[in-house]
Amino acid sequence: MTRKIVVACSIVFASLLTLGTAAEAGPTLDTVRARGVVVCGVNQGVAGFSAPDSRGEYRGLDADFCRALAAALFGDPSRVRFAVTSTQNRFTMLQSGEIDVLARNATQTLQRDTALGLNMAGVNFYDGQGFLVRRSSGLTSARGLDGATICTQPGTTSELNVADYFRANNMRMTPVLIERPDEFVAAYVAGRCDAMTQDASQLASYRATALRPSNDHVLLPERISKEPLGPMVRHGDDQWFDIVKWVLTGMIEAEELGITQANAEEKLRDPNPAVRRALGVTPGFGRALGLDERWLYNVIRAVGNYGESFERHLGSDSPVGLPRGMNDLWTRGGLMYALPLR
Ligand SMILES: N[C@@H](CCC(=O)N[C@@H](CS)C(=O)NCC(=O)O)C(=O)O
Repeated sequence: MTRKIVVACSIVFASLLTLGTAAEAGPTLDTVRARGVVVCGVNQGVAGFSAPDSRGEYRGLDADFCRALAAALFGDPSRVRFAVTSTQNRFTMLQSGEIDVLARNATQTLQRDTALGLNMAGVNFYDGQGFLVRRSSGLTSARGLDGATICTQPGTTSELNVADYFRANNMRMTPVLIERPDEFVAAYVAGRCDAMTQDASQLASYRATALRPSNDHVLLPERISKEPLGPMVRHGDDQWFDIVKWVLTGMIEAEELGITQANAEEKLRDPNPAVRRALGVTPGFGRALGLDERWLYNVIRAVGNYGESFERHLGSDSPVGLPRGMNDLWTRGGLMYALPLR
């Protein structure tokens, strides 16, 4: 019996030791390293997620994620090339290898996972689809949209959900499908549709930045779908998938542990074992991913933890002005829950 326990313990110990061995470099990591930059597919312009600022630099939650990935890979957040993607070409660009990762308010679904061969690395924004209407319409509920003309973008989950919603509620609608985002907003402004439908965060973003005066437009209360948005990679490279997944969960873990852009340096001396693992003071975790031990420290120094990135681009003091809501930490009633970094 004692011998059996000793053997079992040796197996556990041996498997713990393998934590010290490097991850086998996958093809994507090799390519990215040889190129010297990570190519990140982003949205051409949804404020708060990814949109160019006055100097043409992409800013937003998704753009931050791209910089975080560059910081984890190279210790330098500037080693990223932003590649603009549309609703229609985003997945083919990922499949063909034109981009290494897609961070573009993309919803994770079964079809995208299976038929499109994409892996979802986690959720960086929990969303739901809504409707935006002119205040002058007097509408207070989506149930009042029977017979309406609705603007939506092709190739999105929004196009599919809105058809489901009207069918399920025995209502009629005429869809107006417009691919380009500027034309999509312009069509609504010009009165070509009674409502536009999209992920509610994107409607809030358009309302805050493109529609003037913004108070003339109302986001109706219904959320007709679940839209878990997050970064995606193509199937077939588990190591790359792991890196993208752990950069995202690492940013959430840092928020859970109270590690911020401002205090990360000082936290290197924190005795808390979880903080020491996260910041690479206890070695093995960076190596397991095929990265430098300071991978997450570099991420936090570059863009901050998840909550900092959220507040900067989408939070109540930002132009988009969203509450944390479902995107708050699980400890405060939200859905953001870091996987155990150990
Ligand atoms: N989350 C949805 C919608 C994502 C989406 O592409 N939304 C549109 C509406 S805001 C968009 O980003 N448009 C900007 C563009 O096409 O460049 C999906 O993954 O299908």
